[in-house]
Amino acid sequence: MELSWFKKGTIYQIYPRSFNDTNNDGIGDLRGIIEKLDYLKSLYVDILWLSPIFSSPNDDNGYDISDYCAIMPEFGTMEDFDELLRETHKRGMKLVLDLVANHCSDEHVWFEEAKKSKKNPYRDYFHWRKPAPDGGPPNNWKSFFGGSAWEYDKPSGEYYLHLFTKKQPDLNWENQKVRQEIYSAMRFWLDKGVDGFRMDVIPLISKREEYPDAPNVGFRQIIEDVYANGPKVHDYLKEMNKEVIDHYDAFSLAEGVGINDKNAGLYINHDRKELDMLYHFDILECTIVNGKFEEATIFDLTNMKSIFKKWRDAVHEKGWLANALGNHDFARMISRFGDDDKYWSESAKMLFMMQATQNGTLNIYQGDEIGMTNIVLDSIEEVRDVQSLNFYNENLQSQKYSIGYALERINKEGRDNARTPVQWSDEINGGFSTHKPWLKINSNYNKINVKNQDQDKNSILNFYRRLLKTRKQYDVFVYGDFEELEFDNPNVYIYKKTYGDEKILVALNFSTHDTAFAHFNAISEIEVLLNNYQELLLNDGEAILKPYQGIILKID
Ligand code: TEU
Ligand code: CA
Repeated sequence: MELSWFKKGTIYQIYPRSFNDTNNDGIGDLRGIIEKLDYLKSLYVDILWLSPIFSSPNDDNGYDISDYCAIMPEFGTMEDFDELLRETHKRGMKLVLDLVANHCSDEHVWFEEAKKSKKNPYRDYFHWRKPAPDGGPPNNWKSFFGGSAWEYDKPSGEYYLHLFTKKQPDLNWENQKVRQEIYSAMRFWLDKGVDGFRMDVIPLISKREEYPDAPNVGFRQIIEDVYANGPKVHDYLKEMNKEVIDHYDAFSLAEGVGINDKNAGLYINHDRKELDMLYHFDILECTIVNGKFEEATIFDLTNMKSIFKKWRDAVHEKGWLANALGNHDFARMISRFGDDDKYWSESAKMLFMMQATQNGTLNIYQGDEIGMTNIVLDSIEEVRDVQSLNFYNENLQSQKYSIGYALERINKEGRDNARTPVQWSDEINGGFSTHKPWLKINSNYNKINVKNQDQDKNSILNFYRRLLKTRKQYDVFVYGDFEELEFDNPNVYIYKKTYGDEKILVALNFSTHDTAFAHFNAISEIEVLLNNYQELLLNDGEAILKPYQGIILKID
């Protein structure tokens, strides 16, 4: 297996809008990131990934780009960006930007031109189709965010495709001018010295041009079979490498929407020269049924173990994964997989022990290092996320669910949960801003904030630091081979990892009661590398783990 800086490195994802506001307009900004670089360095993270910072009307908070080579004025200026890049590099960290290449904004000049007439040279930058015989959309495709994926353009009498909101028209990658536009935007940033890209919904760029109707199956299956993995996606990715990425010391992290363990190798096997790594959706969606808001399931540890295993087997030796338990698209990881109440601190630390000992590049999302939790939004007026708003409005029309239930689902799984402002201190608005933030801050900022935790040596924050520092000293955390114990036990997750001479044993109690396990007999010498409790009860080759206790032991 090839070792490389981005494999052992830890990625920290920043959602700039919610990170830190320095000019007090209620919106995070680039200077806010610069201000916190020493903090980020103190976490022992290596790579900063910024969610989109480009010009955008913010229908989807920057994932609708109107100019790929300009900074969103709310976030600052190009000078601010240059300084951010310089200061990041000065501290020995890398900076990765978010490339949204599947679609742009309807306010991008390309689309404004394209709309002018069927003969406009930009018309073919997008996917236009004639109406169906009944005048309706060309096929039954649904947008990720509800409603038809087609929007009618009255003046030309044609529909355009938008897999996300109607303000996010899909770009036509068949057109090689489109590809060149994207490549030249990539070069613009790489020439400045950025270290790579996280690639938004990259498996969607190649369309099935015959536009088949989607079968009557769950939405996730439709994504896999109809929207993603199109006939030319691998040609495009190879071309992108050859024309752009290969010329730089840059890496690519793909959002693996629609990629499964069977076809993942086509994207990430090293010898194919397409993508360096991807994060898949199986873990991220393991409490969600088809499109997140509709139905609920509960967290099931055995299911999570088998997902980890399935993917480990799938990429073994040949490819590489990024490993995330949360990001800006999902509710907070502690609220989903841990206990954000009674065992808040213990479960936050334990979940991180699990995450940091899985193979793959560790990917942390802002705020998780202090155990930020889901928020309760009291009414629809407080909701900001377009996906949640569309769900709510569609439901108003169809009256499928009660208003109360719709809001309950939004609070449970909605994306705003992860987007509330970072809680820096117990000052007004959590020290994020002196102005009312664009999205409500979680009222628990008095208790959960960076300042408190920085001073408390037993805090979640300082545990993250200890763990990340330790992880840097051992390759086994990142590259080790797995041996699972008690796989079918729904309460504990126990595994040994081996890499050369290095061996660790990880034991995690996911239950709220004491749990004994007995795997010490064969272990001659034990050194406790990490423990989220002060004590460890060991007797006669048996350990008793407290609720949400986790231990990482170095063994012989
Ligand atoms: O997300 C793609 C994606 O699949 C999400 O829409 C996901 O399904 C959903 O948020 C959770 O179920 C990417 C970005 O990460 C997201 O923020 C954007 O809204 C989306 O693409 C469009 O660019
Ligand atoms: Ca600001």
